Amino acid sequence: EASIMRPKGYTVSFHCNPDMEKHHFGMTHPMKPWRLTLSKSLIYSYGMSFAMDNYVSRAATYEELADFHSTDYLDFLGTVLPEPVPRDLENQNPDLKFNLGGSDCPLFEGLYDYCSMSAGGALDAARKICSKQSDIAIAWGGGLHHAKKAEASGFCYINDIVIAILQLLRFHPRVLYIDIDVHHGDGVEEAFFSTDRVMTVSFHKYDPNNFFPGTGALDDNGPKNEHNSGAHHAVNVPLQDGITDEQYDMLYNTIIGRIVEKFRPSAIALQCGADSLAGDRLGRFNLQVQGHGACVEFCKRMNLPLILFGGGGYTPRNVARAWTYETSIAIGCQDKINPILPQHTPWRDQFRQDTLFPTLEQILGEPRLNKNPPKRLQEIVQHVTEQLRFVQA
Ligand code: ZLV
Ligand code: CA
Ligand code: ZN
Repeated sequence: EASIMRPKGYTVSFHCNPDMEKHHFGMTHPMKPWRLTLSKSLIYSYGMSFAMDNYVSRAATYEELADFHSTDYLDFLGTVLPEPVPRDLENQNPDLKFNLGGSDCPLFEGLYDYCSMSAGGALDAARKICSKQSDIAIAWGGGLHHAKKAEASGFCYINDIVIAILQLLRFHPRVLYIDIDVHHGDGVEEAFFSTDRVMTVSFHKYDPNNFFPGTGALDDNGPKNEHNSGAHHAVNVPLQDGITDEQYDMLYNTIIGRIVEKFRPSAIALQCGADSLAGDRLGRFNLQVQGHGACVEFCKRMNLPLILFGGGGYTPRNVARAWTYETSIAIGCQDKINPILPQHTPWRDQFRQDTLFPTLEQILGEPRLNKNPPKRLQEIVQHVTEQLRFVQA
């Protein structure tokens, strides 16, 4: 399909590094970097590369990583070696340095390279936005929102999002960060806790005792001290299992609409974690590719410089569907592409696990029981609306 045209009047850039995708967290680990290869293969099969500026991103330098991370942590990350015998799930070592080497954040061959390439893509995307060479920059290899200044967490070692937003802040007065991964975006929220120049918004499954990372309650909104400029600048949308496209769309449009009106960001950073899709191996929601993509469409309509990051996503063929659909939204060709997957996709057998004639948007997976009563969603909207009274542009 060579009929995909460059969008008129704006530029989309695509940032990736094929060397990143070769890394392995280990056989049983749910994070599979090859899902990036699968996504790219589908994006290219649709001919979308002809409608974007494509860049092979460089690895971020030590200095660039040190914009956010502590040098103690980076030095350790740069020298640790994979364990000769990987620890099994039952036998976790209790005293891990910087939370490295457990079963969530294992040490593997080339770990430092993998991390610096993920951050390099995100940083390249941010630079293209700052120089106005791109209006929408895509970095599906980024979005690792749990990493802390001096600690790995939840499959994330380097917080590429924080590093990219720090770059945006050199040119943009206010940045809106939105996180639609099924997990709470705790690392990004924490990094910008004390500033009113970044507003963070995370939609996530919330169950403090049974779902990672356990933070992100409705009334966790930043520093409690009113004199701290970060007060009220963290928005949390805690949800339960089985939320549908319609419910999510209502919450997202209402909440993001009001935030853009009040906070007046000059750029948006959107983490598109695909583990909020139905049928995800770790997720709990019922979102379809359309519902997930509607979040990208809404941001695009705001007509602000936009970075799209990847993130979670543990059913690789569905990750590829969502990120391909969202790339098409960025380009503006979503109504022109064939819903039947291209015949010549090298990985077509992956998608044939679903049906003989797999489509882009149809994902398989047992629908989960919806545990989000409409009344609770209204309470959430109400709380955020009241919170925004304290926010000034
Ligand atoms: O998608 O993990 O629940 C961005 C992202 O947001 C935990 N971790 C922690 C707390 C106690 N542990 C359990 C340790 C489990 C170790 C291995 C798994 C292995 C197989 C299957 C599932 C998991 C797993 N781990 C499921 N949930 C976890 C979370 C971390 C979730 C990170 C989400 C990352 C990329
Ligand atoms: Ca989230
Ligand atoms: Zn996640």
